[in-house]
Amino acid sequence: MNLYNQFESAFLRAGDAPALVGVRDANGVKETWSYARLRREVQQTAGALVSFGLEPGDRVLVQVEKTPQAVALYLACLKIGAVYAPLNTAYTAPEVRHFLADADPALFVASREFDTPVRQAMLDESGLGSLTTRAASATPVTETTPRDDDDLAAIIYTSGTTGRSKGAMLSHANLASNATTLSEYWGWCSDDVLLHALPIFHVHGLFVALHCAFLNATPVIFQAKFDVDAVLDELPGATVMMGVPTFYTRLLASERFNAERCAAMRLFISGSAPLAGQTFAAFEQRTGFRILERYGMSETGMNTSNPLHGERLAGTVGFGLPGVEVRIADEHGKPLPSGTVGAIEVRGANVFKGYWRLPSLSESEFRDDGFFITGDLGTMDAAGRVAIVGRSKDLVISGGYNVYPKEVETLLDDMPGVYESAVIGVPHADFGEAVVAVLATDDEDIDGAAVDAFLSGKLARYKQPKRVVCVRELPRNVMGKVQKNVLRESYREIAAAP
Ligand code: MCA
Ligand code: AMP
Repeated sequence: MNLYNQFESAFLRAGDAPALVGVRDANGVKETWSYARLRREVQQTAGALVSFGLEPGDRVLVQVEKTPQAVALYLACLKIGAVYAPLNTAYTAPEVRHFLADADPALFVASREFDTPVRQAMLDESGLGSLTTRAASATPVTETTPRDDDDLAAIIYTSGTTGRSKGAMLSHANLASNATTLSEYWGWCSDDVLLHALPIFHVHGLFVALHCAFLNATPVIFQAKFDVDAVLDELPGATVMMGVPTFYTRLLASERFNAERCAAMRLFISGSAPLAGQTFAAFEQRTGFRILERYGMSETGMNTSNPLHGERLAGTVGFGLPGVEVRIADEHGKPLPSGTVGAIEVRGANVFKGYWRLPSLSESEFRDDGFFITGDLGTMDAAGRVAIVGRSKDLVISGGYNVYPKEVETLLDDMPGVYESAVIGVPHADFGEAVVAVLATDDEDIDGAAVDAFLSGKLARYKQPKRVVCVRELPRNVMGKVQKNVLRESYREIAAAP
């Protein structure tokens, strides 16, 4: 069983039908890749990978822009049984160095745009050159490497509480089960057209969105990034869109966004971060559509979803998906009565195989009966509808990107003049939450600009504080622990205004 086989059957049926629409060719001219072309490009890229000596199980670390070639690379990795490990394009050289050491990849693929010294040095040393050029003249790979259910398809890095990212190991069976479930649950059909403006280095854009389209070989309007006007231009030709809440608040802020533009649409899906009740209501009022909110994680793919047919309720993430068991439990994993707040735990074929090369952490995040402890807190009503009410993990979600305070604090604690730091998330009109750094310092030269300069090149921009507050000392409880809840309350208005 290899996930690519399932896609390829659909690609073969689709033939010359459009696959990736509105992509740019080498001269920047818009073109469409058909499914036949996508399949050919996958075979050529697989040929290039094999020519580099890649074996099944080898990791391919990837930091590339969102292009059709990047999609072909992902599918080619599946095809030859390599393990795809994508990285956010915003990561800086020191962050990339951590992933290189951790993933221990046989191959690192990076866009030319990211011409940082670390990549340049690697390129000089390896002498491998361009993957695209190599693919053009490679002997195509037509056979797909058989894989067992537990064989890895991807490692998705997700930030860790220790301040270092850890790799969630996802098998072919994990990805296949979630893709099939979502395709059925959301009523995917061959007439659908997906408007795709998400990045493809995270589960949302790469697996949730593309897998649904590929299982059904439906056209994907493939946009390099989210741009309100580009989305509005293409909306009349689309039937499904997936996005983080920021997509929907930005659409609502445009006067061009109205019901007429959504005439062909059947489904707007939101996830990765909480969708505000007022966004849900304003969207319905403007367009007549009730956004379908679902809930998932890198470690599990999608766990719950509001229904396709039936009531979609704001502030809830719906029901456990078919084949996914969801429970609300106490600190020992004992299920709690409906309506009680507890830890959200999940079990099912979608749940990952553990963290890459971190066996003890993997074990501690699972209960003895196989349930995975998500780190999210929620309630479940008598009918099984789940609402997320908070997180037990110290995490900020900004515009759908996760920022682990510990990672930022570790760097800020080393800033000259800073005694200690606390990083919190506060409400932000555009990103939902914004990263704010509270610094204990008596150095009057330390301000936002100084922090920006200090973090520049060390940390991806989206993780850097949008606001910096300097204090004499951080508030602590009787146990000596920094009271982040007090800080969140004190500074809750600091980033609210645009
Ligand atoms: C960009 N910037 C951000 C963010 N994005 N700052 C905080 N949070 C962000 N999310 C900063 C940049 O660093 C830059 O800062 C400035 O904003 C402009 O950058 P640009 O790239 O032009 O931003 P944008 O195009 O407006 O991006 C906003 C965005 C994007 C469209 C909301 O962040 C996005 O596509 N988010 C989706 C993330 C996603 O797919 N998440 C799924 C992962 P400066 O100007 O200072 O340099 S979670 C997941 O997969 C799980 C499984 C799930 O449930 O789905
Ligand atoms: P990631 O680590 O990037 O996979 O992010 C997963 C986390 O995003 C989850 O553990 C949740 O905290 C959060 N998340 C995803 N979907 C939703 C949602 N619909 N509402 C609230 N939080 C969400």
